[in-house]
Amino acid sequence: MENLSCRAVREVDVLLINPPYAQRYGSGIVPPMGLAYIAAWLRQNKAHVMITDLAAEFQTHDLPNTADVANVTEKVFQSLPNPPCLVGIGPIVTANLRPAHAIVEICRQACSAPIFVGGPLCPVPGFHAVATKYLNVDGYVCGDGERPMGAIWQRFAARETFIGVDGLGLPSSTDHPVAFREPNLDVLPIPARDLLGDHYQMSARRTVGLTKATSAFLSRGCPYSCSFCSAPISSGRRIRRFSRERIAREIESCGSLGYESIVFYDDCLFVASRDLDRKVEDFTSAIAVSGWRGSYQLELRCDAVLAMSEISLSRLRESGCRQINMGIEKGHKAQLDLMRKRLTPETAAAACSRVRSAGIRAAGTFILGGIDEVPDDLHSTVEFACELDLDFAQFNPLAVYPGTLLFQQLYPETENWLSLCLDSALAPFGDILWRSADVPIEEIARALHFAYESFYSDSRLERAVERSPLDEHQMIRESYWRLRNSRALSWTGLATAEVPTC
Ligand code: B12
Ligand code: SF4
Repeated sequence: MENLSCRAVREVDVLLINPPYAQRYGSGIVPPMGLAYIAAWLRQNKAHVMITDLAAEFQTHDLPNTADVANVTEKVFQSLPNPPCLVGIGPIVTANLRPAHAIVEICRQACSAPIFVGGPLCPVPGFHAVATKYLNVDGYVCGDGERPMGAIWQRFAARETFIGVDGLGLPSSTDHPVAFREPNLDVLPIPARDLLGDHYQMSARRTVGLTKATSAFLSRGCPYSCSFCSAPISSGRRIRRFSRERIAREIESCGSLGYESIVFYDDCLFVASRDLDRKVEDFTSAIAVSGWRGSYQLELRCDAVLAMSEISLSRLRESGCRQINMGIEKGHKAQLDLMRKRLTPETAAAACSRVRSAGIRAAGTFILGGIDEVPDDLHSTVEFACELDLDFAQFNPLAVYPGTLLFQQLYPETENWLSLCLDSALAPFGDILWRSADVPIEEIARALHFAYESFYSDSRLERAVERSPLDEHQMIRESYWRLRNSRALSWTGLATAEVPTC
């Protein structure tokens, strides 16, 4: 259990567990920040909290084996100084439903603590049945988990009922709760990064060499409605942000814990809006005030990159921004429109060039497959990616998440989405993967191989190295090697139809 990232503790009131899932080769290990946020809130309420990261323990590209998950969970309980009073499991996503089920079973055998789950899948209509009939938990939290989990802990300590906790769904009520969104994010304490291990390295395209890295979020929510994405269901449709002062405190605390590199994973840290440049200025001045002098990466929509002034882009560069990750998805406007991405290939191409000419690495994500696509479309998406001025690219099959418009389009009237997620042919790694009569899943797996091999060429590597500072050369070479040689292997099971069983 080398990577469990649980710090030795003398007493545990609340045990928080991050369930494992099928990870992509070379995707690194990203800390469960949602649990670190919840832990910090619970500690304010005087609870002794422990975080156990089973995802870090199971770095497998297959669906984690249920028996192994059960064994490791048993060992976790054996290593605890005392049985916990309360167990929290999450973030629950389609990819970790089976492992979460196995973890709950062991928790039930090992202790009598009430078990609650939370995470992106919980607000999706139909989750009540999943929570009560499949996972067999005592409740599920929809939306932000800090305040509800704090209330659950307080009610537990006072031996009160859990009825009426914001965002909480209970087996006794069939009403699907309204997701709880913390209105003022500044009330959230700095996440308990000290409860996480030191081994987190983030993903290959985000690898930052041997520097100590963490992830961070300075906002929650996304106002866009891309048909395939469940982020707005998970974190809300309105963007809520930390104030400049709170951003400075968060970054300062990363500095004091020795983190030299941060990945800001916010869905919409900056959007194309009238006050975009002011927001960038707030952010970069907060970094300056924090005294932290590391480097960072952030996620941005292509239209936000284009809407930004030159001054804003250079502010980002000067404050340590080394890489901007953009969701580009496709090279055809019609396909982008169908996905409601609100993006054109021209905007994507211009955004890549702009990021590069600002001296920042450009990275893009692409989706292979989609409604009305034929095999040639997979290849034209890869060709488009290869033509762009990008340093890194990530290619994924199209996953169909319950609660999204895409899910409704493909499975209208399907309320029992759990059975689809547990169908090992349809969801070989836990996520339901799109395919059609014209584009079988094996074709998509072949296209993924082709994509990584074509994109990560020697000539692109030399260009990326040439325009990067010397101290980043080794990291770029290693990332290219890993992405070209192993990333696509994550999908080998699809190509050979050797889908993992559980
Ligand atoms: C950063 C990120 C990642 C990172 C880090 C994930 C991690 N270890 O936390 C990486 C790159 C590793 C990753 C991997 C994956 N991701 Co991801 N990821 C995100 C992203 C952009 C932000 C998540 C986040 O950290 N938010 C900030 C923190 C503070 O919020 P949070 O984790 O959601 O936690 C809060 C609540 O959910 C809740 N909560 C969470 N856990 C618990 C537990 C309890 C007990 C309680 C009460 C509450 C609770 O309270 C927390 C605090 O408010 C979201 C999009 C989004 N906006 O949600 C997609 C998203 C969650 N990912 C998604 C997917 C599919 C995946 C992968 C399966 C991809 C893959 N095939 O490999 C894996 C699964 C990993 C996992 N176990 O989460 C989907 C999930 C869709 C679904 N319905 O299944 C999302 C919604 C994006 C999308 N494509 O639509 N992801
Ligand atoms: S893909 Fe990005 S912009 Fe689109 S809904 Fe998801 S988070 Fe928002």
